[in-house]
Amino acid sequence: MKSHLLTATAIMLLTAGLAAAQPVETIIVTSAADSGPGSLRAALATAAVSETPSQILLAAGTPVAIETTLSYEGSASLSIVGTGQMIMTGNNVTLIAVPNGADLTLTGLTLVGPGGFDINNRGDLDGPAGKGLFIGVPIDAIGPIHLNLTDVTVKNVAGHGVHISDCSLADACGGGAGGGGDGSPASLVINATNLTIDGVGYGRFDADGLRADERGPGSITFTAIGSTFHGVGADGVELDEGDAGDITVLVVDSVFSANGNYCDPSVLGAFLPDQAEAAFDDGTTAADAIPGPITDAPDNACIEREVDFYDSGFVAEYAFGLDLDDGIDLDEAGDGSLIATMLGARVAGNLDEGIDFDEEGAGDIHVSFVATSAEENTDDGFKMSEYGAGDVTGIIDHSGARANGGKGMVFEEEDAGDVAVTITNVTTANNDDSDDTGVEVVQDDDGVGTLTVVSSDIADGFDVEGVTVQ
Ligand SMILES: [Ca+2]
Ligand SMILES: [Ca+2]
Ligand SMILES: [Ca+2]
Ligand SMILES: [Ca+2]
Repeated sequence: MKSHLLTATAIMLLTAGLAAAQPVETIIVTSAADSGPGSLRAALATAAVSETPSQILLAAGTPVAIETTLSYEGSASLSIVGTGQMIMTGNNVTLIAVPNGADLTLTGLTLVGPGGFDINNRGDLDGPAGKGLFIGVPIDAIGPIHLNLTDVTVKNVAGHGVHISDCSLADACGGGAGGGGDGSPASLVINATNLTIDGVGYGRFDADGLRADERGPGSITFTAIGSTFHGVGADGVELDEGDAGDITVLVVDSVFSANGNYCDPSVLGAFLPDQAEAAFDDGTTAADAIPGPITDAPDNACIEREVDFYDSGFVAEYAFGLDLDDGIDLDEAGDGSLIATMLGARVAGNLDEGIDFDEEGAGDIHVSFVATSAEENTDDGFKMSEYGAGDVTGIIDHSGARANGGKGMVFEEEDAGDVAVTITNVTTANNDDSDDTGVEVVQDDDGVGTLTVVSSDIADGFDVEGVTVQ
């Protein structure tokens, strides 16, 4: 065994040595012009024909103002290094696109779109909504695909702030349980340090601050340190992992605030039926006797309409609602688990859940929250939902949930599997109507549920089902 280990170590060292020795082409940007000699656009074209990794350095100077997308068509890894320069556009276009799945590192850059978008001033009617940064992963990529963002800010674009897509349907990929499309065998590895995403995603429905779509084999690994996701039209962060593979997340000292208001209730409320929900006795109400789908709103995609029928075909109940979004939304489906650790995160004032984690199919949810608060979110503060075979384990320490419109902390486990949640030094208060709304733990179907409570103040009470509290 020992000799095998030594051999593996030797191979790793050899591989690392080879990688370090690989030549890197360095290109200096000396012009702030949109194009031409010395421009960033010219540098990207030079890098694209290089078979080795390229590093583009922006010399200090004026902002780069562009009319059209800066596209890197190469597949070798690329690094763009600035010292805080702006790359800006007055047009509704994607600022930087990497369509061939190259590894990308951005350092010290601020990407700024035109701004001024909202549901009455959409950015997706005459063409696609421009993004800050887009990476497309080809269907034959093997990966992993690396995206590293350090000291980067993205503001005021109509679409996603940062979008990495390993999904054949691109912008029609969808999210969560309703997502579709195929993907490559590649995994996605995203590292954000001092990333700020602010005021993006107000030009179209479901445009997130940072969005990853992962299909086919492969996992999503996401790390955010000292980063802020604020004032985004849809989710601050949305990671959709649709097939085999895991979501693994580490968030440290980061903020998710005031996200999810593209489908603005103050605008769309007027388009909902006077009676937004109703229930009926069997035999009384035909399908055509209730309000139909809304077709005249500024964006009809915002309006959800659900109808339940009796076996007889008569309507049992209907409900209309607006599709508002979360601080951080993780959706894992198919084989694989959702593993997340958040340390020192603040999740506040988001228009749906603060933290919304869903896991389906085979696999578990394992979460740890330390020194993390969820406050004044419209729905639940922390929400973990697990379906199919697999367990839920949660450890929450020195954390709190206050004044959320839904429950403070929710752990739901369905089908085969157990739930085990331990809370220590946790405070909850004023969530929902304060009637057993602080901490909810539900264990449905087969399995064992335990909730361990130590040194905690749950002023608004517990709601447990199939769970032993100790
Ligand atoms: Ca994949
Ligand atoms: Ca999966
Ligand atoms: Ca799963
Ligand atoms: Ca389960």
